[in-house]
Amino acid sequence: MAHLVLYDFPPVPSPQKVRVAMAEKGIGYERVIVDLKAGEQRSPHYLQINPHGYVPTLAIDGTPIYESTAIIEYLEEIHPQPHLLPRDPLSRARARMIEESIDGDFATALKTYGRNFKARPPAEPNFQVMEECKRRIAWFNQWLDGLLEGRRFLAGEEFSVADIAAICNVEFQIKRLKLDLDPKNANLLNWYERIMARPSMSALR
Ligand SMILES: N[C@@H](CCC(=O)N[C@@H](CS)C(=O)NCC(=O)O)C(=O)O
Repeated sequence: MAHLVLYDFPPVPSPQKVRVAMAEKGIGYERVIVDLKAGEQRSPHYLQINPHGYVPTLAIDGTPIYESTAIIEYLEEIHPQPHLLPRDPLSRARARMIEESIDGDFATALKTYGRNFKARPPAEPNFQVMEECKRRIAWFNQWLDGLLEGRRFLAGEEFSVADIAAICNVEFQIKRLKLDLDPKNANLLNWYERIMARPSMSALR
């Protein structure tokens, strides 16, 4: 087994995805905290590891791999059990589709809202932008609720990368941005309770 070092920052969704995937698969790793609040992601040392200056990065026997989706696909290949990408091609495509939508527009709306939510003088929050983000976040919550209609998990009957991407971002929405789930999205609320009861969710912290 390769030596794995995860460059991590505990409260943000992208490295959380990798930690949850490793917990599901029972993979051990060394952890290096890159303090985003202190700007450590822009230090010359870290930029040599990840030139984009973000987390996560997984160093595999010293070779850095970034992009949480690529990291999890690597983990799936070296440690296939339990599967986090469904076996059947259609469910697999669905899992990837959902993961990509979440990591794209949903994550962007959360990050933009978060930047304004945390703005402290002399920075000013842009309330118009925050309202637009809130609408976008509410739309994504409703979309997830619809995907869960008649399904136990987002991609179908198996827990997958789609659930991992969703829980990390939904948890960030609730805990960090203080935007609760709307009770009218009952499928999403039930899914949230079920997913949070999984032992691997201790890796969110
Ligand atoms: N597409 C990347 C996104 C990585 C990303 O945006 N990471 C954020 C934390 S969730 C980050 O490191 N931000 C650093 C910064 O904003 O300076 C992935 O999935 O790994």
